[in-house]
Amino acid sequence: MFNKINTLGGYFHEYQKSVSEPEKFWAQQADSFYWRQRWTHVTQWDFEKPTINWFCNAKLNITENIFEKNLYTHGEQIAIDWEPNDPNEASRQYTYQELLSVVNQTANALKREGIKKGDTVILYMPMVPELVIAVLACARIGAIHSVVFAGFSAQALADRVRDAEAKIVLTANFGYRAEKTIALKQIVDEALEKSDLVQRVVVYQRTQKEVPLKKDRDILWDEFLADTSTDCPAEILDSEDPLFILYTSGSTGQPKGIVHSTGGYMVYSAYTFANVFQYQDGDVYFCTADVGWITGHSYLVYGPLLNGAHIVMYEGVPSWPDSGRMWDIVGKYQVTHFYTAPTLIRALLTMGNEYLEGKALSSLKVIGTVGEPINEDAWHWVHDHIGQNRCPVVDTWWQTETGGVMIAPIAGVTPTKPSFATLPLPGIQPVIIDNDGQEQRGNSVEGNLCIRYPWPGMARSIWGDHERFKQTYFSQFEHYYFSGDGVRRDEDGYYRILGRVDDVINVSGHRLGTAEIENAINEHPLVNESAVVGYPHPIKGQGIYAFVVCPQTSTGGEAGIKQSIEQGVNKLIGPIARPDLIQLVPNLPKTRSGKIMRRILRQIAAGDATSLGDISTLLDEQIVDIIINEALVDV
Ligand code: 6R9
Repeated sequence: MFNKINTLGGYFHEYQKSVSEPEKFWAQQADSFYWRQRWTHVTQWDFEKPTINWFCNAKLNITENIFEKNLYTHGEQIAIDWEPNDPNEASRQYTYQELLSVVNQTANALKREGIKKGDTVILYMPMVPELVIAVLACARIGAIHSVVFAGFSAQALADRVRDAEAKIVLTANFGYRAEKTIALKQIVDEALEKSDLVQRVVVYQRTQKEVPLKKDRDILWDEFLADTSTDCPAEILDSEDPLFILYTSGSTGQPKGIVHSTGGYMVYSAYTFANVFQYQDGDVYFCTADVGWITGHSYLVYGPLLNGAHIVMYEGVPSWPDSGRMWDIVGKYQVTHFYTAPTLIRALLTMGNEYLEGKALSSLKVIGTVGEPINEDAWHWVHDHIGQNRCPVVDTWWQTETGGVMIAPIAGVTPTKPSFATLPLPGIQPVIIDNDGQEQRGNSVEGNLCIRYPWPGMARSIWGDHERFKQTYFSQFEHYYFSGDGVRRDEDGYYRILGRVDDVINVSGHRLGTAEIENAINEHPLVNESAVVGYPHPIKGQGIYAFVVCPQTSTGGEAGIKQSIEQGVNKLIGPIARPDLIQLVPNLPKTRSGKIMRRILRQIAAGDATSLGDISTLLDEQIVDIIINEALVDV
């Protein structure tokens, strides 16, 4: 395999090489993959346009690198251990050989439906092995998968189906979440009411319960797979052919369909997995992320499987049947690597240490976190009690757009510091830029986190809107990729991520655009307008605080209107976007030019209105006092 780093000196050496000769460095990493045709150039790029190409003109299929390349050594080894929601239900297991057979069957079934290279496929599924299988089946035939997290509402799903122009949707009758079942098929039906493009819906039967099937459109999973061969030659793709689209929230308007490439994403997800986690043969890797998010794509599916890893996939929620479930899973599968989100750690921490009693945690070697800053309390708890002072905690900073980890410790190699993502991985050149566009050199500086040089795993475009791609990431600071995060580089050169500097909030590690939530609230017939901000929340990291202008409250009074606003957000986006606090206000603080001064609302929501700074540009300064007096937090 590629260069694996195992000493701090080795890290600095690799890092230096990757900066002084990036093309040589990445060619070396890429050399260990199976290419049908080698590249003519390592990279060709231009951040002004922007165009980004890696391993130009090379041909490959990513699934051949997961399967065929490793079958001789790994064929009989376990690829997936799947743990169901209900601990009393039987678990399921796939070796690499078995996984390949069913991936091929599913790929052949998709082909039979007329799906071919370049077509988009929407996956709206619970966390069952069939979801991973469907992802890989798409990759096998060069179809572009777009996984939509199965907690999104019918409207959110409909928007994504339309934007991706998908002709086929794969789903399940129901999904399990703790004691509840979620009627996924019914949500799909609702989402497709207004769509004529989707001609086929494939329904995996997760439960015994039957659901209505629409004639000529819907087909059950078993029928879909019937009489399909376990052989399916891999479609040979160009390195730059899209592998998948994944929607994520931005600071304005509709979610963006982030497009990832085949060759570059493969090299980057595999390289970063191997190095950050220091996974070794015989280890067992458990990532709690849903495949509906980028972490599930890069570090449940592609990165680990490209490394021949043994993964544990869990269907349910972390606190069910009780708050010891994660540790039961660690014990049951002898998990060595546990990758999760700070919000999960905080939630379990508050439940108390009695849930750790009698749990077998001694197999653990490495703990990873992702999605949001990890506060020091959570870091220490997971380090001391879960990792038992033995396991390095790797705080990994990255984004949907970056495809893989960017700034993180190399487990057991980079000395860690609580709440610091530490140092950039080889190939990553972070730059800190102030609001005037000046690069902040040296240590003990802070500003906007940008990246100077492309890396293979970075996004290539926004589906159907390349101009928006340029505007969002390459226009704010000329010549650089702009992440949207603020960062501090401390006196040791260590990076600490400070959070978003734009109108994106991070709730339990899920990215949500405030504009998206406002749009949903404003759909309410009695709402004039609204402003949504994040505020510090002990478990979720950030909570959602909505200031809503709603002159008439009609029947049901304030409580009624708040409830119907919540229902509306649930319906239009999904429960993850439901406001934690809704304050009805007579008006919003606006400048004379009509701009909402979110800064003020953010400060109020954070409970700190002692120095609101200059509010002289406000049209009506009194509104600030009114909002403070009726605030739902102590100000
Ligand atoms: C992988 C993922 C990206 C945003 C990112 C940042 C925040 C992610 C973090 C972190 C502090 C970390 N974020 N990891 N903040 N420390 N280790 O989460 O992708 O859903 O696109 O979110 O999450 O604000 O910009 P995505």
